[in-house]
Amino acid sequence: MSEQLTIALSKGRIFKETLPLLAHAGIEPVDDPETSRKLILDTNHDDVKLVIIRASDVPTYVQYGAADLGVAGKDVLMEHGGEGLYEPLDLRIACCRLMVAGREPWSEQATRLRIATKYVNSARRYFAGRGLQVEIIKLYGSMELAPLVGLSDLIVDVVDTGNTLKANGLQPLETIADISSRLVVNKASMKRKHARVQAFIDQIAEAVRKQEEAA
Ligand code: PRT
Ligand code: MG
Repeated sequence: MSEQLTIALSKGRIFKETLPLLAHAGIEPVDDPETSRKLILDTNHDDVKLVIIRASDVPTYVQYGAADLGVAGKDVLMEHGGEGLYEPLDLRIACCRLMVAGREPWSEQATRLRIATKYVNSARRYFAGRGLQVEIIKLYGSMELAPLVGLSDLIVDVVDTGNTLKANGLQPLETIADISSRLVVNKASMKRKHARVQAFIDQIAEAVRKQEEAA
C-alpha cells in the first residue's frame, strides 16, 4: 500500500496547462472539474487525488498539509509569502506579468496615489521600493474598473495580452514581476513522503523540459 498524494489545483488555465504535465507523470483525472461539481477528483491512481480550489487558496492548503503538493501562480505565492512551502519547480505555464497600469503615467510629484488591487502585499512592497507613498485599496476582482470610476489612480494586476487593459482605456506602465506557475510542496510531506514526492517532482520536471524542447 503506497502513500496517498493530494495535489491542489485551481480550475481554468492552471488546470488546463497542468494536465499535460500530470499526464507525463502517468496521472489522469477521472472527472473534468469544469463540468463536475466534485471538489475532490479521483485519478487513474487510487493513491493520487486532486483537490480543486480557488487559485489564491492553493498555497494555504499546501502550507497546512491539506494537500501535499499544489500548482500556484508566482503572483499568488508572492502575496501569500510562502511560509511552510517549498517551491522546487517553475512549470513555465500560465505566464503573465504583474504590472502597474493606469489611464496615463503618474506624476512623480503625485502625493498619496491610490492603488486598487487584490495584490496588496506585492503592491505595498513595490511602491515602498519606489519611494512612493500610496494608499492601497483591496479589491477581489475587476481591478480595471477602478480608475474608470475614480476609485483609484492606478491598479496592480496580472497582464497577459494586455487586451483587457486596452479595452478599458488603460496602459501598462511598469512591470513588477514576470509570472509563471510553480509547483509547491508542503515541507512536512517533503520529509515524510520524500521518495514519493521527489519521484513526482522529477517526473514533472522532465515533462516541463520536454514541453520547452517542443516549443
Ligand atoms: O478567478 P479567481 O478569482 O478564482 O482566481 P484567479 O483569477 O487568480 O484565477 P485564474 O485561474 O484566472 O488565474 C490563475 C493564475 O493564472 C494567476 O494567478 C496567474 O498566475 C495566471 N495568469 C496568467 C493569469 C493571466 N495569465 C491573466 N491574463 N491570471 C489572470 N489573468 C487575467 C488578467 O488579469 C485579465 O483580467 O485575465 C484577463 C485577461 O488578460 P489579458 O491581459 O490577456 O487581457
Ligand atoms: Mg480569474
